Amino acid sequence: MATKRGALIVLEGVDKAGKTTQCNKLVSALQQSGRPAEMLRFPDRTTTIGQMISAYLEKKSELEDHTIHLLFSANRWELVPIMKKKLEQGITLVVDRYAFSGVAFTSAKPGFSLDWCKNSDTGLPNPDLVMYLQLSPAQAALRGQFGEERYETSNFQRKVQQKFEQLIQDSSVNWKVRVEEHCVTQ
Ligand code: NYM
Repeated sequence: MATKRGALIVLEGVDKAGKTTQCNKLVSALQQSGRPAEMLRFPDRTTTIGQMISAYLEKKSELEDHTIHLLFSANRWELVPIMKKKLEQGITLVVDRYAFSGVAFTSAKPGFSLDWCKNSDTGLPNPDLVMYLQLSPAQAALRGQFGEERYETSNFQRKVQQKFEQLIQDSSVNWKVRVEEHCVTQ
């Protein structure tokens, strides 16, 4: 009998929304129920492209805004063969951020349309479920280490949140919204 394909589950939200904590819990719960599951995260900072992204986020390098957007996208594409292989092997992938973060963060910058931002990710494997962890920027600012990396200002996070709120209107994506008071603090 053919192996049942694994599910592609994505967690999205503004910085400090608790995505990593929830991804880890979900992977453990799936594994305990006997379903093979693994976690992935984007950006994957271990690859050559990921290292360029990491240096940019840590403010150790400067990159033009379109360029960094395309690098984030390329970082997803370079993982696609591995993702497809694992899904075909029946492994469920729980992914901490995906193309939705790419669109929300870049389109929060001046001069970027949602459509332009979506283009470079067109054709990526479609998630079966996208959980959006909702957290107000004010709450996010109270959580640990806010402000160390690029984009971690309340002002920018507010803009990102508005973009996510536009993205969750897309009914072709299986969005599930989880509100702040139910989130586990990181
Ligand atoms: N980010 C993440 C983007 O701007 N575009 C993307 O495509 C992705 C996947 O990088 N501020 C931003 C969101 C976060 C940062 O942080 C990655 P973390 O803590 O590694 O999830």
